[in-house]
Amino acid sequence: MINTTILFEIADDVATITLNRPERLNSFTEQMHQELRTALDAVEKPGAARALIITGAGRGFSAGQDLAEAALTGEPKDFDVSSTLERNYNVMLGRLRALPMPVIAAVNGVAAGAAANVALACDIVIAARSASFLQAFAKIALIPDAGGTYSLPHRVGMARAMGLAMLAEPLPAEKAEQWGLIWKCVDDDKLMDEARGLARRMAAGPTQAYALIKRALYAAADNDFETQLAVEVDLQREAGKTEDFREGVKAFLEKRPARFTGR
Ligand code: T3D
Repeated sequence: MINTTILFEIADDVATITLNRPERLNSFTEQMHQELRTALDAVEKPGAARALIITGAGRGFSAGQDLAEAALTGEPKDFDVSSTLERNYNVMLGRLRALPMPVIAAVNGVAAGAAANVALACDIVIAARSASFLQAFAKIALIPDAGGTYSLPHRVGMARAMGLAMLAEPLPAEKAEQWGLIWKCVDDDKLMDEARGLARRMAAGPTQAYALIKRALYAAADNDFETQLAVEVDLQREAGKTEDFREGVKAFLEKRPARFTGR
């Protein structure tokens, strides 16, 4: 089943997933995770899409895990929060990172808890000026998950990461841009035009090079300089074997725009 807790479409090589439980600020349920898996299955099919946008319906991006769905009965020691991370979030994050195309988060409103970190796991994050990023976890006595403890210190440094995680205060989109947490903050009414424009532009771009850029940059966080140089050698070898590389150089020499096919 799809198109209930999420909306999903592919048009002009751009896939769009809209988290769609606006009455609960698009918080994640088991059903939503199931529908997200089905949507990602479709996006991963070879040739199905060349860019993906993830956004939210209504006034929020998502408030993270649906806290009403967790059945907090029984003894605290018997409740296992890690289960949803392993079954749902971590698998989704791995798939987004491995997706061989650009993934754009269009953060239309508050992104809280796991949803803030799902957004930050996307390759390019654009946010509406009224949006905010909230590491809400400490408010319910949890730690940031869905990759937050990795992405936050890497992107904004330990001092800011610690403040965001411990104080659990909303970080406005403009500040998130200034801190280098996200790519860009735009006026609310421009958000989806901006996201679709970028997605269409990249969907007409060198798809395999984008996939290799993702692999190179995500690998860099864990590599020393020498190792990363070796990664570049391997991945550039692959990029150089694409038809798009041929086309890019030819177009440059012929002084015309390149016509990339993603091959
Ligand atoms: O299994 C596990 O639990 C472990 C997994 C952990 C991963 C996580 O994501 S933990 C973090 C979970 N998220 C939160 O703690 C955020 C909770 N939400 C909020 O703090 C606030 O809603 C916001 C700051 C995000 C937005 O505030 P506001 O005032 O704009 O909206 P609101 O009135 O609080 O929310 C609107 C409705 O959505 C409201 O319902 P109502 O009163 O109109 O019937 C609210 O209860 C509901 N809602 C918001 N967030 C959630 C939610 N319902 C269920 N789960 C939510 N996370």
